[in-house]
Amino acid sequence: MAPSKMLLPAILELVALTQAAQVNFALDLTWEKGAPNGVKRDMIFVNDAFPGPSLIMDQGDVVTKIDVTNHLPFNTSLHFHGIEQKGTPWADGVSGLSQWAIQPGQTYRYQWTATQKGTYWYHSHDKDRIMDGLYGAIQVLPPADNDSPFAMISDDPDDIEAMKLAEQNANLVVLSDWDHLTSDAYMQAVMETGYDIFCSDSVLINGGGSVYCKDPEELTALQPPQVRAVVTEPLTDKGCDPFMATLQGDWDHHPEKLPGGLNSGCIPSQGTNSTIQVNADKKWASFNFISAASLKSLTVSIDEHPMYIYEVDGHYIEPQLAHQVPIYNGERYSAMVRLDQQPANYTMRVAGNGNQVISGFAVLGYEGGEQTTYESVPYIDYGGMNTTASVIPLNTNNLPPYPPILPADDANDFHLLSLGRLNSSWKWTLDGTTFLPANLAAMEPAILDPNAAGLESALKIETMNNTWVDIVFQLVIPEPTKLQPPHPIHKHSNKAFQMGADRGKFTWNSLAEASKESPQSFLEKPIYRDTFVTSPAGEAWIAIRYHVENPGAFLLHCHMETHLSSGMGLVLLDGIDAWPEAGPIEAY
Ligand SMILES: *[C@@H]1O[C@H](CO)[C@@H](O)[C@H](O)[C@H]1NC(C)=O
Ligand SMILES: *[C@@H]1O[C@H](CO)[C@@H](O)[C@H](O)[C@H]1NC(C)=O
Ligand SMILES: *[C@@H]1O[C@H](CO)[C@@H](O)[C@H](O)[C@H]1NC(C)=O
Ligand SMILES: *[C@@H]1O[C@H](CO)[C@@H](O)[C@H](O)[C@H]1NC(C)=O
Ligand SMILES: *[C@@H]1O[C@H](CO)[C@@H](O)[C@H](O)[C@H]1NC(C)=O
Ligand SMILES: *[C@@H]1O[C@H](CO)[C@@H](O)[C@H](O)[C@H]1NC(C)=O
Ligand SMILES: [Cu+2]
Repeated sequence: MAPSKMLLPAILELVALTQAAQVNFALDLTWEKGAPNGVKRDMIFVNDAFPGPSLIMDQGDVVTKIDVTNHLPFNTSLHFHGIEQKGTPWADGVSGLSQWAIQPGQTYRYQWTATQKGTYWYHSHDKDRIMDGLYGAIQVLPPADNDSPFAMISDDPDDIEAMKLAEQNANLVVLSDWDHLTSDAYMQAVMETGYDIFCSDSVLINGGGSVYCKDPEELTALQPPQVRAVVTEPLTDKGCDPFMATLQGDWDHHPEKLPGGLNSGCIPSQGTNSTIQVNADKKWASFNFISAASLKSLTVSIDEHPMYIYEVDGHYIEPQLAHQVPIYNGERYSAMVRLDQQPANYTMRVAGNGNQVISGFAVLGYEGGEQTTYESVPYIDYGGMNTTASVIPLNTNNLPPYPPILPADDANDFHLLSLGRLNSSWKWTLDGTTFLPANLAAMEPAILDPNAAGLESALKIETMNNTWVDIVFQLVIPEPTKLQPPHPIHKHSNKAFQMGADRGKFTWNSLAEASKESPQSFLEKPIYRDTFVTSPAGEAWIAIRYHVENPGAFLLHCHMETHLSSGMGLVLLDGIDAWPEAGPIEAY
């Protein structure tokens, strides 16, 4: 017998009271027509929403279940991006590593603990389904007595109180790129043409956007100067790079197989601009930006509203004032913003950052200012460039964790990886010779057997528990390609320290040796995060160090969807000496 409607709220309240530290969610995935930017296509909805519903919980909460039911016409999985999965490596959501893929009609139960506060997100980790819309925000709220860095923004106790409240009621802002093609059709175009394509139709903010078409000449002029130095031919009418040998190399290409409208052939359409409503009485608001972009590097700004960036990839930093913030695939930046402008509407701008001249918009609306007609003054233009010399960009080399934390002085292991193309313009590898197996998602999950046959050919790093591991990502730039696009390398499970970076070749045998001979390449305060972006400017390297503390099979990979599916990833067999008993990894 079902409980009466009157009783239900009382029962729910009781559950909430007695099990305050437990949360659960049910996510239903469906494949339906949608038109986020005004153009209809097949796409994924989560509980009928796009982006999916935000999962909000308190630090320390036990997620007793996230039941994911797959009503899609293909396999899928759900990864909780940035969640460290301490002690629950089988809940990391990577088909072929931590679980079998969830087949159509099946439900999979994820169970984990929200050990760290901060902003995270969830997305599919089976093929390129982010491009079909499978993503949503996660926020883990800190406890009230949390040591937050807000006193470094203002020493007024009222401000600090207001900022704490703003943090608890943060606006989760999901940024993404969007294409009219499904992920399957997009990848097919990449494979058939042989080009590394990264052109999008729209930039979406919380799922809203439009297709804007502009004169190619105007778009070309809006390119950042350092990009124009390399992309010497005019951009397409979508603001995308033309296919040039200096960018794509001289492999086999079949431009005749390019679907119309993919890299050029802009047709305008109108969707909506999302609105984020704020109340000036609250004095401060937090905007927690999440890049769910599949292909695009982005830059975000809010007209006339400076941002104090206080959290990076979920972790507090010493706050830094900025008017524009670059955000790469998978990254999160949280911004504390003072609400001291006249009540009106202000434009939030999210522009392509170097790999396409494109923008998306949303409205920051002050309550009570709805009727005020006002054209807010931008910090950045349609191409993401600063509009005046006084616009401050975020310095992404200076993001000291708050409170200070440092890695070990030395590491047990050292791995030097060579990143580059292999055998075609669109195939990428982390070590110059090996691809992540294309059928990874259909293989026996590595967590069941780290010696599984399918993994033999995969690029792997095996580590012992409770050791420190150094990894250097070296960009290799053979002629004629003079550069690589930036690769946002994402590490699953626990975060790592970004130790240093520089142009040129890493010629040393360890970070210790390198920092002795080239101290200027290393950060005094290493950055603690889960995404590490390689330089877009030719031969260069970037070095990270992490502590192995969570035995399991995890991915380390480029978060550009097309690069990941072309093979740009490796398997971390972490703590192989302390491998866990298999957890509940069968779908039902
Ligand atoms: C779907 O997942 C199952 C395992 O759950 C796997 O056996 C099958 O090969 C996958 N299908 C595809 C098309 O990858
Ligand atoms: C969204 O905002 C931009 C910038 O203010 C504006 O040009 C565009 O017309 C708006 N679109 C809609 C659908 O309101
Ligand atoms: C301000 O934005 C809100 C929400 O997007 C909209 O309803 C309202 O018409 C806008 N006001 C003006 C004057 O444009
Ligand atoms: C953007 O900032 C740079 C560096 O501060 C400055 O040189 C340039 O003039 C600025 N652009 C504009 C349009 O003011
Ligand atoms: C790349 O091409 C070479 C030459 O055709 C071939 O020997 C090699 O196996 C290919 N590498 C991969 C990983 O497919
Ligand atoms: C792995 O190492 C971490 C850090 O020292 C430790 O906390 C954890 O208990 C170890 N795990 C196992 C299974 O031994
Ligand atoms: Cu990449």
